[in-house]
Formats: sequence, structure tokens, C-alpha cells
Amino acid sequence: MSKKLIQRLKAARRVLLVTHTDPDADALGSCLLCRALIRRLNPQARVSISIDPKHKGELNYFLQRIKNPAGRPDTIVAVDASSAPRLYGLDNLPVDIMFDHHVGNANFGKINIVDPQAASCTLVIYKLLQQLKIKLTKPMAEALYLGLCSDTGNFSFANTDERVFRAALDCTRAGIKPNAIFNRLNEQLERREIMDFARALLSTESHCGGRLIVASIPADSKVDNRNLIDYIRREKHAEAALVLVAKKDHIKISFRSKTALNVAQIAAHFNGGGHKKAAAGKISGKTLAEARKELLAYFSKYIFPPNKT
Ligand SMILES: [Mn+2]
Repeated sequence: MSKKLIQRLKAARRVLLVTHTDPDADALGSCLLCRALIRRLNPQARVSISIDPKHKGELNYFLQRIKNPAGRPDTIVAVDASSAPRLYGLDNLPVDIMFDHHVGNANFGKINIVDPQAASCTLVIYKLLQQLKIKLTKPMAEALYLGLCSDTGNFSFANTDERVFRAALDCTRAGIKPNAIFNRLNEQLERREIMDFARALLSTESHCGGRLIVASIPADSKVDNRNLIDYIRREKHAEAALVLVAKKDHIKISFRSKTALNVAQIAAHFNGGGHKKAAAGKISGKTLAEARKELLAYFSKYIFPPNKT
């Protein structure tokens, strides 16, 4: 445990918590858990949370817990983001403390707590709570559990390990209801989203002899790219999946790997990064179709080249 970190957290009076754009439940859960930690160490601290308003509706219920006090921050804490440009609402201010779990984190904070072994960023903060012997309250457990669910794909991805289950046990002991949280995160779709999902599924193509599955989401679609990519990757022989999402001024790309293939490295080639099995990047100045063509060319040349025998 870093003494410097604890001293810095205890000295904080007005804290701004920031996380990545297009936040997921781990980003929000990490903000909520970190706020609880700071308030425990320093009951006078006023903690604001900056969340990108372009988040998915699944977070709405949990966002009710945020009421932001005004005032200029004296401490900025970033959570669940591998690089400063991904942070929402930072306005070029320096990051004092950073909690993260992404491989290849740029260590852009003055104090960096990065644990790539942790399945979620909430687990990184939870470890600190344990070291400080702070017992989970129910709201803290809910925040921790949000990250566990979201970043392990509801306890199914390759990062689901003993540490995840031990933390989940601690959450249930603190009184959370796993099914209620699952329902609030995953069973709140609008009918429109389901119909758009059906349309996006029809755009799915198989390439590189079935090893690569690709789908696209047009700009006017309501589909959550994470739900789509987790669905299309289920094809039996698929080794990797890609989903392209048309954004206002760029094409966002999600990557997933079902094998030892490291998609974080591929994403880095496309202005992004992430984890070995789940990563994201972007292509600017191209249409959805052009970006798709560029990605397919890259994959068939470098990742899954055809057998020359
Ligand atoms: Mn995360």
C-alpha cells in the first residue's frame, strides 16, 4: 500500500472524479467506489463525479446517486482509463491519482495505481479498501459489483478468476441482490434497441475462413456495440470479432478475441488500446464501408493470412 497515496487522499478537500468517455458500469462503479473511499478517509471531502452524458441508459438507475457539489477541485482522480485523452470532463487539468486495470496504461497520473491482473477497475479500488480494513457497506458493494458484472461479461470472460468470485462473495455478504443488479444493467432495453439489434445482426459477415466475424452499427442505430460483439463472437469457429460503430466524426472499432490473439496490440494500430481479449480503436475520415474494408485488409494480411500451401 502506498503511503503517499493515502496521504494524498486524506489531504483532498474538493475532489473531481473522472473516467472514460462512453462510460460502462465499471467506469461508473469505480467512480462511486472511489467516492466512498475518499469520504471514508476524509469525511469533509466534497467529491464530484464527471460522467459523459452520452452514456447508455443502463447506468441511469445508478446515476441517481450522484449529486455534484460546485467548486474548483484541488485533487483530480481518474478511474478506468488507459490514457488521458479518453477522459471526459478533464479539460487538460493534471491527474493527481489514477486507478486503472488496462494493459499498457500510460501512467499519466502523479500517483498511478495500475493492476492489469484485476478484472475490473472496481477491484483495484477494492484491494485498497481491504488493505485499509474498510468494510464494504451495501452501496460500496453495489459499486464494486457493477464493475465485476460489466468487465467479466457477467462472470463469463477469461478474466473471471478467484479474485472476482471472492469480491462477489463479499458483495453478497454486504447485502446486494445480484439478480436486481443484473436486471438493471441488462434488462432495460427499449423496443427500438431490440429491432436495431436485429438489423445490426443482419450486417454480420464471416471472413478469413470463418475466423473473423464482423458487424457494423450505423450512426442512427440504438444498438450497444458491447451487446452486439458479445453476441456475434459466439459463432463456433470465430477467433476474433469486430464491430464498427459510425460516430459523428469517426468510426469506432470494438475488438474481441476468443483465443490467445492479443487484440490490444491490434487496437493500438488503430489509435486505441485495451485488454488482450477486449479492446477498442478508431478510424477517422472514412465511411463505415471504407473502414470495414481497411480492417478486413489488415486482418487478412497480418492476422489471419490465407494458407499458401
Ligand atoms: Mn474497466
